[in-house]
Amino acid sequence: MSHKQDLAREYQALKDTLLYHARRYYALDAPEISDAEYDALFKRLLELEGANPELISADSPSQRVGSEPLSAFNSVAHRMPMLSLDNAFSEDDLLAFDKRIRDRLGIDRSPEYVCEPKYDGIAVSLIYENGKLVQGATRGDGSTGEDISENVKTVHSIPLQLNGGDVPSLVEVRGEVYMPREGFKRYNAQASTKGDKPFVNPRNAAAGSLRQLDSRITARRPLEMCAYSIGVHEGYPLPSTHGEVLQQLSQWGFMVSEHYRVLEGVEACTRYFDELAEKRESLPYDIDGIVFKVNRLDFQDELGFVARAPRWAIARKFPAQEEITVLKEVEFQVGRTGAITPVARLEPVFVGGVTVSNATLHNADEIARLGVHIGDSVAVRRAGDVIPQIVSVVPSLRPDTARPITFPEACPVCETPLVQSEGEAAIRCPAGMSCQAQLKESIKHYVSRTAMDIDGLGDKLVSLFVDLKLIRSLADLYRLRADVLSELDGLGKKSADNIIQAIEASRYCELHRFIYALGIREVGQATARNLARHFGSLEAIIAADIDALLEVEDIGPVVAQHIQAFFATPSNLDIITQIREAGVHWDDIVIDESSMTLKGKTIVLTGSFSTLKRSAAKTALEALGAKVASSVSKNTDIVYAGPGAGSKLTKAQELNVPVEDEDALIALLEQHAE
Ligand code: 5U1
Repeated sequence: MSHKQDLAREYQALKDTLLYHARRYYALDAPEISDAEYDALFKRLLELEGANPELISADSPSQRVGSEPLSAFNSVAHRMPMLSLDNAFSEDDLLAFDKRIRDRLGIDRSPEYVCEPKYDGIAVSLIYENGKLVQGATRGDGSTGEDISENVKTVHSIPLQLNGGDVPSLVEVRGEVYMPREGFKRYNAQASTKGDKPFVNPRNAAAGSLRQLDSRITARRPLEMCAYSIGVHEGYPLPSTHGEVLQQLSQWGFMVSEHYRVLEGVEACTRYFDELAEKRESLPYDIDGIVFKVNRLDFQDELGFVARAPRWAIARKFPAQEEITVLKEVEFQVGRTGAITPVARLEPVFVGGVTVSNATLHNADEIARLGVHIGDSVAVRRAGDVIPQIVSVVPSLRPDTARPITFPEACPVCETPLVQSEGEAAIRCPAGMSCQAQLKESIKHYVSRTAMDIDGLGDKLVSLFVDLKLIRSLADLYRLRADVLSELDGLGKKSADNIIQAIEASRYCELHRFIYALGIREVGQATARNLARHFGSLEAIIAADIDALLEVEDIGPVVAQHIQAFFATPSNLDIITQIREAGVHWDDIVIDESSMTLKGKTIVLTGSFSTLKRSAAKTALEALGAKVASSVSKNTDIVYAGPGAGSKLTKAQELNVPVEDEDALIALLEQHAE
């Protein structure tokens, strides 16, 4: 045998041994050799690769040490949106979730659920082509994330190559990258001796470490990943349950939670939640709740999704952590829509993993409900990423100097008298964009990443430009000039040019982003997308009356009213005209009206169908222009009911709404597809 062949053999054997022990150590947490033995083997591998670079393979453990820094992260469009999870905060919320599942599936008993700890880290998507890791991305806004391929390759519990011979031609694995508590403590101890800034909690540490442009830095951070689902896939038929998906992930070499269980019935889920809540503090990593997922994938398909979350899963959060501190002062902030929010300034307190010095008091009703005075000792709660809240007052600790909180009568920024609409808790400044605070907030929203994504225009600059009267309306953004900006203190030519360039780049955008950027009350990203998809053009949205708006998925009377009021206001239309005259444009969405043969019809689907999936039927009906509603009313044109239909069927019969079966629905779809 030649020397070359000998080397290749030794290299392969060494690599296999190292991969085996890395998996024992990182994925299975069951090492068979000492760290020193592993290091010696690794050193030999590096020697061999150094002397024979042609041997280096993509899955070599040496490929995890990071590479040259990037100048920026590229964007990655997720082929399948990365959703978030709905939250449950109590046993009742979980019971309500289970009831919704049973009602929608038309079944009497709870289905099987997979229960998994919810790791407190950063969601990632990993793409494998023919078993090889080719891309890693952050979740971003769910549709678009950042390419962090170089960084994920440094995480040892992420396989560079899937185990097993028969791997899919394409598969996306999703999970959470996190920093175990020990690693976090070690990192912070080292950071403080080196004079570096420590991280506040393991979650921030994981986020900060993954978002390093220099992957060699990421490689030195103690990160792990727990895999929890499969996204896009080709050349791989999914198994029939989520439990089997987790087993498959484990066989491919991923770490899946050792604590996951498949349980029958919601009571067992509640017991599991209580058990894990007990164990929570003793786990080697932070978890902030338990995720419950319907086990059968065909049930998941049938249940489908609401705007941004699957209907078949929920995260029950652990009770929020609370601490007592002193309320020092209350300030009143003016929001984008003019709502006045009292903000509590607190004696700083460490709660839920961070130091909290501000908390929201929501509105005047909340202040009255709490009966809180300035100077009081208050319980502050911080749950997950939710803004810290004051949950109660400790009356026995009230000092003599305590004084009541008085809500202002005029806007603290523009001094316009405040108003309160009937039935609304919020007290508002009615001055709109002529109030500097509302103008600032509207512009911050307009330029934000999820809206027009104008980079480089941070909150401080927006505030400065408004104060200097460089911006008096959204349209003025497009009148900013580099030569004027570069004269401002601390800006300089380069930053000024960058801002103008970012504004320039935003002139061509997507209709849904523009609608969202306008900041219409109650119109979030999902509603903006629905509006764009439904109407196709801004002109059509502006022209829509309340009835037309109510036809749009997920839009109810209140939101429809806000949209109509916004576009009925001449000053808003004027600003939109000015923005468009400044060159902001998008491609309208072509809606083929001739195929909308069910336009104007409201249909309800209930019970289980044997041939059609309910989600597929809903999509097909909506494509034909029908509105598929979730409840029966006198406006319902027809109900299609399968076996197991319950209250919706009864309601239809009471209201004399026509009821048909699945065969009639199939016939309808076939007839309209022609
Ligand atoms: N354990 C776990 N965490 N987590 C987060 N499972 C899980 N599933 C998620 C998310 C966002 O989403 C799925 C419903 C795919």
